[in-house]
Amino acid sequence: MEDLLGPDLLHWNSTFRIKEPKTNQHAAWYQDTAYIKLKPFLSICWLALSSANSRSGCLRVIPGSHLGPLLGHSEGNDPDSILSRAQYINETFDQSGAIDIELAPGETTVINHSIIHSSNPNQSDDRRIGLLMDYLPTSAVKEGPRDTAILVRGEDHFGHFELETGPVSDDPLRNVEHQRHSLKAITKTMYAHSQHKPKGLS
Ligand SMILES: O=C(O)CCC(=O)C(=O)O
Repeated sequence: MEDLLGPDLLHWNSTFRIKEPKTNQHAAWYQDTAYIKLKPFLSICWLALSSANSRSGCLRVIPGSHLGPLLGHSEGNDPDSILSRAQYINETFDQSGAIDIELAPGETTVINHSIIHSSNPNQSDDRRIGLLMDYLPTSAVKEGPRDTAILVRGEDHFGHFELETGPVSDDPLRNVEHQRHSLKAITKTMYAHSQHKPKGLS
């Protein structure tokens, strides 16, 4: 990530993206920039923890689409969507150049958060497990409520994000409570103006 983004790096968010075998769980075409207003850009690292291929519903992208415009998006109600808002692009665009990013367990891909991407249902016999990790340079600026992030490399001379600490206690319950503050901050961004409610947070 340092080769791509420079020496001063923040890690903003991590999410497991799991699709059970032989289900319709999927992600419709969308761009993260529709909901995450962050400049210059966010680098999303998708690490395969199981085989991610065409059959198991790997990540699909339209190469070069991060250089094009931000397209119109709508929120949906599809229970099979693995996305927080069941969002999808609501206008016509050229899908002919779409490619599957096939990864063996342990391999990773890095995408720009403006790229148009999606993933199809998992038709294999095994779970498809990916870990999404969002990285940004400390100079990055995010619109909206102030958020938290962990400094994973270098120094932060900007203070655009509230810096998270590591675990604060030997007591796991205290650490969970401590992390709740960061989770609440990020869900304000993820669910801003959404009809959907974050799951598992009280
Ligand atoms: O993991 C997937 O299949 C797609 C996930 C995704 O596009 C996202 O969370 O932004």
